[in-house]
Amino acid sequence: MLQRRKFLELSSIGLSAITFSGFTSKSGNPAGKKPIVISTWAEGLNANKAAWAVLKNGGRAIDAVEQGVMVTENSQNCCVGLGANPDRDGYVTLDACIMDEFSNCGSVAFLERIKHPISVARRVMEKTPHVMLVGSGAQQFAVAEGFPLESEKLSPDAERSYKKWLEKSEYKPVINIENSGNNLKSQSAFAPNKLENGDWNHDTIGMVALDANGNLSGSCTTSGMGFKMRGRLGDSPIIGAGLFVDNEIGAATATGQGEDVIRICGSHLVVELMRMGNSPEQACKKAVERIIKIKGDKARDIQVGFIAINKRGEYGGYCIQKGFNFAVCTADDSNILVDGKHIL
Ligand code: SD4
Repeated sequence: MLQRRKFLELSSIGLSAITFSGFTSKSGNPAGKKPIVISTWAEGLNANKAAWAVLKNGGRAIDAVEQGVMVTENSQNCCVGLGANPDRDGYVTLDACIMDEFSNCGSVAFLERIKHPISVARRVMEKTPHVMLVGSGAQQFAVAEGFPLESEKLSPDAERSYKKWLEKSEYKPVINIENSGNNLKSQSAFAPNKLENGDWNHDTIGMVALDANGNLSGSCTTSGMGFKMRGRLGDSPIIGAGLFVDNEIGAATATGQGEDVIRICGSHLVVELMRMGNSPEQACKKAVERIIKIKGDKARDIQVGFIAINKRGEYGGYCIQKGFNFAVCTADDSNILVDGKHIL
């Protein structure tokens, strides 16, 4: 009831109460719109454009979220796809998952030498009786499906970063703590937020969309943690952790320290919190609070961010600490970057 009242109040104040710097209404609960696509980090701006091209023509959310993140997988330098930082043995390994409005889902993990893991994940969803394929089996399936096997060679930026990392070979993985006022120095010592060639640099993109027919879908794709142990998987290919969609309620995706997202089944938790009546922003905040409660003082050493949309097209995002942002697109001329609210 409270939620309904809030929603009606919001609808009646309309756009005048929206601040375009943060694009959030005064109550922190943006008014709903359809279609809508949101995605993690600044590279989401480009990804959203491709997703929007599908959505604005009445296309399905599942096509939008696949085509959207393919843009980021294509980016050449130290980002999400094959141009990304390798594991500590020097190999780029990719993880991705996708989920549609019927709760169909597909996932690949520890996949090497394939440019578009998200599309392989979709084939797993559509063409096999399974949800997840990993490693050489996932690669074998991709090749059988006609995906070309790409070179093992690192991108120039990744090669530079890897050589730098090898100088100390210290195993201290830290994900996405940027511009933080807290203790930790950013991983961006060798992975700046924006690269010289204009590409944005994060290891992951998560995207969720609501199409004109009111259907939800989501995608998440990553190279995981730079210089990770060989075989390490984070949350991104795990349905319920890095991504979750329930077409009756909403969709959520995560970025940041995957181990801590897995611990709370993060994206599933966000959707369940929305089911209980929380707005997307409140749901993301509560999930972040749960991680902070578990981690205690150690929460200062990590970053996790969640973004979510609900069935009405309202959206929100929250993170542990400063530095996380996400891109929101609701029209050709409305594709904006929103700073995630943070707790610490
Ligand atoms: C992982 N969650 O592998 C991913 C990393 C990430 O931006 O989000 N990086 O744990």
